[in-house]
Amino acid sequence: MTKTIASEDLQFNILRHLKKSLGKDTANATLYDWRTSLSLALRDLVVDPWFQSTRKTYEAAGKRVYYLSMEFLIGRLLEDVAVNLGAESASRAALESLGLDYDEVVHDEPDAALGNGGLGRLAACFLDSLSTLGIPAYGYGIRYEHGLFEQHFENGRQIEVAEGWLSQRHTWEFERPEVNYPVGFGGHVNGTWEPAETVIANAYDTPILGWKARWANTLRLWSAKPTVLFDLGSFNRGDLVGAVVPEALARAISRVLYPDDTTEAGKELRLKQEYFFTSASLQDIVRRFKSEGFDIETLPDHVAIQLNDTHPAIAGPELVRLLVDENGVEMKTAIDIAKACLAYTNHTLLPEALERWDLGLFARTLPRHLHIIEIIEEEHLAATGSHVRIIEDHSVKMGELAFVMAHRVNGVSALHSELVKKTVFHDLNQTYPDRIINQTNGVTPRRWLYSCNPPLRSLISETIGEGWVDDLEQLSRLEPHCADSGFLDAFMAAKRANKERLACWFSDKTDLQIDPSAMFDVQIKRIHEYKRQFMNILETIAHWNEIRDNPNGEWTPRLKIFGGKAAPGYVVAKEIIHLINDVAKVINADPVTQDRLKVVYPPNYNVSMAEILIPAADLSEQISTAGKEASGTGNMKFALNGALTIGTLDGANVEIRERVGAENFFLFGLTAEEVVERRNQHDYSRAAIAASPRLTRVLNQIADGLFSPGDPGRYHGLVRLLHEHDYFLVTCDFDDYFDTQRQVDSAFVDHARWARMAALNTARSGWFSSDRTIRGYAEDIWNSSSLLDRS
Ligand code: D6G
Repeated sequence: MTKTIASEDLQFNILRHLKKSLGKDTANATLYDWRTSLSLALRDLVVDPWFQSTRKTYEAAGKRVYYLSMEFLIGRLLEDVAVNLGAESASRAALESLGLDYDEVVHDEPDAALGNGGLGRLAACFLDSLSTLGIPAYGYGIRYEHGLFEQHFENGRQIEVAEGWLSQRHTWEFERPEVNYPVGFGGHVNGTWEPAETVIANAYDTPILGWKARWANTLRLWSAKPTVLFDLGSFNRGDLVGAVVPEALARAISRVLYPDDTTEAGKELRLKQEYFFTSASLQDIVRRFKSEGFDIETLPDHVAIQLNDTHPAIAGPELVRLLVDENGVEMKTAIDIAKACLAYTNHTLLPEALERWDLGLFARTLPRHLHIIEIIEEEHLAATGSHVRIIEDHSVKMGELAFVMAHRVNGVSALHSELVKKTVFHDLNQTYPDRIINQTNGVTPRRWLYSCNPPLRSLISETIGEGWVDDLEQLSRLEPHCADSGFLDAFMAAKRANKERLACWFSDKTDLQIDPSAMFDVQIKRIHEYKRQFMNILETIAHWNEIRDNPNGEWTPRLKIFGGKAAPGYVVAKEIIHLINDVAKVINADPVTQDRLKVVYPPNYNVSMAEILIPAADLSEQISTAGKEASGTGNMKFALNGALTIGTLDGANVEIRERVGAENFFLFGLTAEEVVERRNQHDYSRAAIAASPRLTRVLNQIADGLFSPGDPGRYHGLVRLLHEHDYFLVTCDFDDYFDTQRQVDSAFVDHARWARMAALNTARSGWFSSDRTIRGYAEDIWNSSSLLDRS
């Protein structure tokens, strides 16, 4: 249990760190210095629970979970730590007595943006839940020097700028210079593998503290270093640039996060990144296991390795290599041991996102692994009679490799897991019928309700106590209160406070005046055609047209909020961003619609921005083409914070709707099956456009340059795309979406009804805690348990 933390002690330690760790006097301390001093003072309090957890884990000699992920989208950590330590009010008071504002200090922390979107944020939520549940676990990933790019807008266009989260000291990590492993590439196999090139993976550990500091696990990130720091010979010959080349080449491996989570980068460096962190992690896992003196064949009793998507799928052959080449295990046994340790999570059905490596590149980079994969494939084909190959069409298919080498494969929502069985892994599912299971994603309530939404947190705790924070299903105890107008008023007052906070945030950043009583309608996520921000902005234009046609009508005021980045090479997504910004310019300047409709798109959407937008949202846009969004987790965060969803039957929307109730969810659009059928119809998009005068008008306006007067042809390509290749069925769902938005308008002005629907969304979202998800993985996949002593 946590001890009460006195603000005086904390203040003493903040000042001590300011002086002794940073060498600064109070007179010249900057915001950065204060934030770092507070972080160090709190970090001191994390170390004991961290050590205790490590000791207990060794004593128990049980199973550890290893979560391998290319991405951990952590965001800020200071507030997490303060909250989990129960040191929030002590920190506030300590800073206040030093003349500082807690919120300002906390918000000074740069986001650790080591991820692109949902997949990376899920990994961060899982770490939080693993620690809260007291399951011994490690996250393993890459310590990218540059996380996800910073997004700027220049005349409405996305510009990418390198991000530099490590330009300031990252207070939360401990460098472990003594923990390093060689990782080889290339070369040839002469009985044993002789790599042509070797880099060093060096560990950095960040403690991940659970709720009430009852447990702390470790996030271990690898940084690439050269084996020889500096080529003195070249330097002495006067080749100053040549002297630093080995270092630059090695460091390149952990320099940049690939800025895309759905398309395969196809670059040698990406393959090297994947192998680099997977190999270092597995070497570390085997080293730790052996330090405990167990027999190597008992590895699966002590080690559960989860592969977050196919990025670490090389773990299969790499573990086999470590067992065979370095520990003398026989090949067949090694394959069986590896399978019993490994499990794989599939995150997408998009064919372009299922990784495949060119066979030539693969053979050049990882020759020993290619040989092992051939043996794995042979064994799989011979043992099962399956015709599904891992190596095919001159490429190595990482999805098939991950599947064959995993004892469990899971999808991330009920619908997605069914589609995984029917589509991408149809044949493998026939061969291994019990392998695919479902684990619907979840989100951590510590960050996504308790921390980011103080007004609602207080109301909930006053109403049902604080037990919900690590037992989110207790939110159902709010249900009886949803019939009480006093509670509903308080619920909407909390929402209003969050909307006012957001309106202030906007007024600091833009010259827009925001009316907090307008409906805040939010779509925040990566920009992608399947997520259909395009449909949202088309509907916005159509709505604007209707207000202008009937300016004296009763229109529900709306603020349309967009946020998200496009992959730098994804041309269509970038055009969609440009269009949204162009439309915003025209609509926001229109005196006729002034009080009824505005569009904002703050640049550089990230975790911290989500934390201010989500609590303030009235409406959550989850409008992907059915069958395309594997789960979504933003959808859960919104519902939990009392926003109503307008959405399709896609991903976890299906389960959200089931739980919050169909009457508290605005459903529209084709189902996944109807989507497939519609695509088979001849010229379906032209037919849909022709049948919709509203959509035709909008598309004509765009094509005529209404939103790009200086450059009328700017969006011809986008408009043509909808006519000719509307693969994501924007045109087919448009009218239904528009009509459903009007139902949202009427619901919103019925304040009592809306309040009840919103509160019921919160009360019924408890199941979407990542604690529930992690319990599911622990039971169904890892066979691991909690070591938490709750007494
Ligand atoms: C983490 C936590 C720390 C522990 C260290 C080494 O940094 O308490 O001492 O890991 O643990 P092993 O990697 O040897 O298990």
